[in-house]
Formats: sequence, C-alpha cells, structure tokens
Amino acid sequence: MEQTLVLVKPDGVQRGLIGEIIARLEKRGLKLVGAKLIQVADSLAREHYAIHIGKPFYEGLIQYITAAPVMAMVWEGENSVNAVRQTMGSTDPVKATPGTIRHDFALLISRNLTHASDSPENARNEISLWFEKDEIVEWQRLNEDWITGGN
Ligand code: 3AN
Repeated sequence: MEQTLVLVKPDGVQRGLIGEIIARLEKRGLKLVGAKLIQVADSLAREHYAIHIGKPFYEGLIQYITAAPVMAMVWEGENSVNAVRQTMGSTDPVKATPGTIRHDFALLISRNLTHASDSPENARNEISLWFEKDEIVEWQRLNEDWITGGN
C-alpha cells in the first residue's frame, strides 16, 4: 500500500496545529503508520532539501526546519501521496484552495506548515531517510472496509 512522508514543520508545532493536521488526515481515511517528534539535525535537513541546493531560499529553509521540533509521520492509503498533497493545498498558501490546511492556517510560502512527499518514489526515499524500518507499525483497522472497500 502506498505510503507518504508528512512533516508538521516548526511553525505548525509551535502554533499547536499538530492535532488539527493529524485529525484532517485521519478523517480523510488515511492510516497513520509512523510518528515521532524530533529536533532535526542540520545534516538531515540538508539531505531532505538537497533538491533545493543553490536556490535563494535554501539556507533559510534549513534554518526554518531546524529551528524547533518537527512532527514526522508516515501515512498510508491508496493514492496517499496525491491525497495528502491535496489535503495540504498548494505550496503557496494564498494559492491554496479553501478547505486545505495551507489555505486555512497559513499565509506565506516560507511558513507553510507542512511537507508532504510529491511522488511515490520520493516518498519511499524520504521515508527511509526519516524513519528506521522498525519505526513503521503495520496494523489493521477494524473498520477498513467502510473506508477502502469497493462495490
Ligand atoms: P512542497 O513543500 O509543496 O512540496 P517545494 O518542495 O517546492 O514545495 O518546496 C519545499 C519547501 O521550500 C516549501 N514547503 C517551502 O517551505 C519552501 N519554499 C519553496 N519555495 C519557496 C520560496 N519561493 N520562498 C521561500 N520558501 C520556499
């Protein structure tokens, strides 16, 4: 089953939005299979954002993600990569659709609350960067058929 990495970034943690963000993903029908609150090391931040090396906002991005704890999570579900990014909304909160997390709780691209993997391949790489294998918990939801069953 497809998994994706979600980070509640330092602004989300500081603003007390961890619960709100988890609640929205849970209610969507996604399944939480990994979670930890961590102070991000500079080296992890640089590896995670390696794609942005050289961009004008890169150093600021590293400072931002290492400035306070981050809630790192793995969410599972069919099309979870796309579903989570849809629930997050566009990278720029003022372009995000009403009802999305970034629209509803953020104003600036530099304080956009969350990270979510943008492809299944990147999700696999990011999950292995942020989580050890034994930190992912496979478990059964008793109401699974009411969320993911077909007709
Ligand atoms: P997303 O997080 O929606 O996948 P990316 O991967 O393009 O977006 O950008 C990663 C992070 O870099 C964003 N979440 C945001 O915090 C930061 N970022 C992207 N573009 C800018 C920008 N123009 N100015 C400041 N920060 C930016």
